[in-house]
Amino acid sequence: MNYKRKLLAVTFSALTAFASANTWASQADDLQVNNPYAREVPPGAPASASFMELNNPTDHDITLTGAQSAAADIVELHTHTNDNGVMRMRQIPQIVVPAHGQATLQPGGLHIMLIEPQETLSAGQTIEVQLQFSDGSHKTVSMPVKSLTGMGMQMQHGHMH
Ligand SMILES: [Cu+2]
Repeated sequence: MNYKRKLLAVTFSALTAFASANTWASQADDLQVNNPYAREVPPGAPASASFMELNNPTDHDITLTGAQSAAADIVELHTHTNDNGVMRMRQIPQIVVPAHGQATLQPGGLHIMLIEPQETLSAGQTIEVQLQFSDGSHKTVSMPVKSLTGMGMQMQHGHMH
Protein backbone atom coordinates (compact mmCIF):
# COMPACT_ATOMS: atom_id res chain seq x y z
CA MET A 1 0.00 0.00 0.00
CA ASN A 2 1.56 3.29 -1.06
CA TYR A 3 1.28 6.40 1.03
CA LYS A 4 -1.64 7.87 -0.92
CA ARG A 5 -3.73 4.70 -0.63
CA LYS A 6 -2.97 4.49 3.05
CA LEU A 7 -4.14 8.06 3.54
CA LEU A 8 -7.36 7.24 1.69
CA ALA A 9 -7.92 4.21 3.86
CA VAL A 10 -7.46 6.27 7.00
CA THR A 11 -9.82 8.94 5.70
CA PHE A 12 -12.42 6.32 4.84
CA SER A 13 -12.35 4.74 8.28
CA ALA A 14 -12.73 8.18 9.82
CA LEU A 15 -15.81 8.74 7.67
CA THR A 16 -17.21 5.37 8.65
CA ALA A 17 -16.75 6.27 12.31
CA PHE A 18 -18.65 9.49 11.69
CA ALA A 19 -21.47 7.67 9.92
CA SER A 20 -21.86 5.09 12.68
CA ALA A 21 -22.09 7.93 15.19
CA ASN A 22 -24.97 9.27 13.10
CA THR A 23 -23.39 12.65 12.63
CA TRP A 24 -22.54 12.25 8.96
CA ALA A 25 -25.86 12.17 7.09
CA SER A 26 -28.12 15.11 7.80
CA GLN A 27 -31.59 14.63 9.23
CA ALA A 28 -32.94 16.31 6.09
CA ASP A 29 -31.27 13.64 3.94
CA ASP A 30 -32.42 10.78 6.15
CA LEU A 31 -36.09 11.74 6.44
CA GLN A 32 -38.51 10.30 3.88
CA VAL A 33 -41.57 12.41 3.08
CA ASN A 34 -44.63 10.77 1.54
CA ASN A 35 -47.91 12.16 0.24
CA PRO A 36 -47.41 15.83 1.13
CA TYR A 37 -50.27 18.24 0.41
CA ALA A 38 -51.68 21.56 1.51
CA ARG A 39 -55.28 22.47 2.20
CA GLU A 40 -57.13 24.64 -0.28
CA VAL A 41 -58.55 27.79 1.33
CA PRO A 42 -60.70 30.59 -0.08
CA PRO A 43 -59.05 33.97 -0.78
CA GLY A 44 -58.69 35.95 2.45
CA ALA A 45 -58.72 32.90 4.71
CA PRO A 46 -56.58 33.46 7.82
CA ALA A 47 -54.76 30.14 7.56
CA SER A 48 -54.20 26.90 5.72
CA ALA A 49 -52.25 23.81 6.69
CA SER A 50 -49.84 21.29 5.22
CA PHE A 51 -49.94 17.56 5.85
CA MET A 52 -47.59 14.65 5.07
CA GLU A 53 -46.23 11.33 6.27
CA LEU A 54 -42.72 11.39 7.70
CA ASN A 55 -40.72 8.17 7.74
CA ASN A 56 -37.45 7.70 9.60
CA PRO A 57 -35.55 4.58 8.42
CA THR A 58 -32.50 5.35 10.57
CA ASP A 59 -31.59 4.30 14.10
CA HIS A 60 -31.65 7.85 15.46
CA ASP A 61 -34.52 10.24 16.07
CA ILE A 62 -35.14 13.01 13.55
CA THR A 63 -36.41 16.27 15.04
CA LEU A 64 -38.38 18.75 12.97
CA THR A 65 -37.95 22.14 14.61
CA GLY A 66 -39.73 24.44 12.19
CA ALA A 67 -40.77 25.22 8.65
CA GLN A 68 -41.12 28.14 6.30
CA SER A 69 -42.80 28.76 2.97
CA ALA A 70 -43.25 31.51 0.42
CA ALA A 71 -46.92 30.48 0.47
CA ALA A 72 -47.56 31.96 3.93
CA ASP A 73 -46.22 34.78 6.09
CA ILE A 74 -46.01 32.70 9.26
CA VAL A 75 -45.42 28.95 9.37
CA GLU A 76 -45.77 27.01 12.64
CA LEU A 77 -45.74 23.42 13.82
CA HIS A 78 -49.12 22.59 15.37
CA THR A 79 -50.95 19.75 17.00
CA HIS A 80 -54.54 19.23 18.14
CA THR A 81 -55.56 18.46 21.68
CA ASN A 82 -58.95 17.31 22.87
CA ASP A 83 -60.03 19.89 25.44
CA ASN A 84 -63.13 18.42 27.10
CA GLY A 85 -64.49 17.29 23.77
CA VAL A 86 -63.45 20.41 21.88
CA MET A 87 -60.57 19.95 19.49
CA ARG A 88 -58.16 22.83 19.75
CA MET A 89 -54.88 23.37 17.99
CA ARG A 90 -51.76 24.78 19.52
CA GLN A 91 -48.23 25.50 18.45
CA ILE A 92 -45.54 22.99 19.44
CA PRO A 93 -41.77 23.54 19.40
CA GLN A 94 -40.89 20.36 17.54
CA ILE A 95 -42.10 17.14 15.95
CA VAL A 96 -39.94 14.10 16.67
CA VAL A 97 -39.92 11.29 14.13
CA PRO A 98 -38.64 8.35 16.20
CA ALA A 99 -35.90 6.01 14.98
CA HIS A 100 -37.41 3.39 12.66
CA GLY A 101 -40.75 5.12 13.11
CA GLN A 102 -43.18 7.52 11.55
CA ALA A 103 -45.00 10.73 12.28
CA THR A 104 -48.20 11.44 10.39
CA LEU A 105 -49.28 15.03 9.82
CA GLN A 106 -53.01 14.87 9.09
CA PRO A 107 -56.24 16.83 9.56
CA GLY A 108 -57.19 16.72 13.23
CA GLY A 109 -53.65 15.90 14.33
CA LEU A 110 -50.15 17.19 13.76
CA HIS A 111 -49.86 19.72 10.96
CA ILE A 112 -47.78 22.56 9.61
CA MET A 113 -49.87 25.72 9.95
CA LEU A 114 -49.68 28.19 7.10
CA ILE A 115 -50.80 31.48 8.65
CA GLU A 116 -51.59 34.48 6.48
CA PRO A 117 -51.40 32.40 3.30
CA GLN A 118 -50.76 33.96 -0.06
CA GLU A 119 -53.82 35.39 -1.80
CA THR A 120 -54.63 32.32 -3.83
CA LEU A 121 -54.19 28.82 -2.45
CA SER A 122 -56.42 26.70 -4.63
CA ALA A 123 -56.54 23.09 -5.74
CA GLY A 124 -54.17 22.36 -8.60
CA GLN A 125 -51.46 24.72 -7.39
CA THR A 126 -48.11 23.46 -6.15
CA ILE A 127 -46.39 25.09 -3.20
CA GLU A 128 -43.08 24.48 -1.49
CA VAL A 129 -42.56 24.12 2.24
CA GLN A 130 -39.07 24.00 3.70
CA LEU A 131 -38.69 21.71 6.70
CA GLN A 132 -35.99 22.62 9.25
CA PHE A 133 -34.26 20.13 11.54
CA SER A 134 -32.45 20.23 14.87
CA ASP A 135 -29.07 19.60 13.21
CA GLY A 136 -29.47 22.76 11.12
CA SER A 137 -30.27 20.89 7.91
CA HIS A 138 -33.36 21.63 5.86
CA LYS A 139 -35.41 19.96 3.17
CA THR A 140 -37.73 21.58 0.64
CA VAL A 141 -40.90 19.63 -0.08
CA SER A 142 -43.10 20.40 -3.10
CA MET A 143 -46.75 19.58 -2.60
CA PRO A 144 -50.08 19.94 -4.36
CA VAL A 145 -52.85 22.08 -2.95
CA LYS A 146 -55.94 19.92 -2.46
CA SER A 147 -59.55 20.63 -1.63
CA LEU A 148 -60.50 18.99 1.66
CA THR A 149 -64.13 20.05 1.62
CA GLY A 150 -66.40 17.08 2.06
CA MET A 151 -64.11 15.59 4.68
CA GLY A 152 -66.03 17.42 7.40
CA MET A 153 -62.88 18.91 8.83
CA GLN A 154 -63.57 22.52 9.64
CA MET A 155 -60.54 23.72 11.54
CA GLN A 156 -60.87 25.97 14.50
CA HIS A 157 -58.15 28.50 14.46
CA GLY A 158 -56.76 30.88 17.00
CA HIS A 159 -54.94 33.22 14.66
CA MET A 160 -57.84 35.28 13.35
CA HIS A 161 -56.84 38.79 12.32
CU1 LIG B 1 -52.93 24.86 13.28
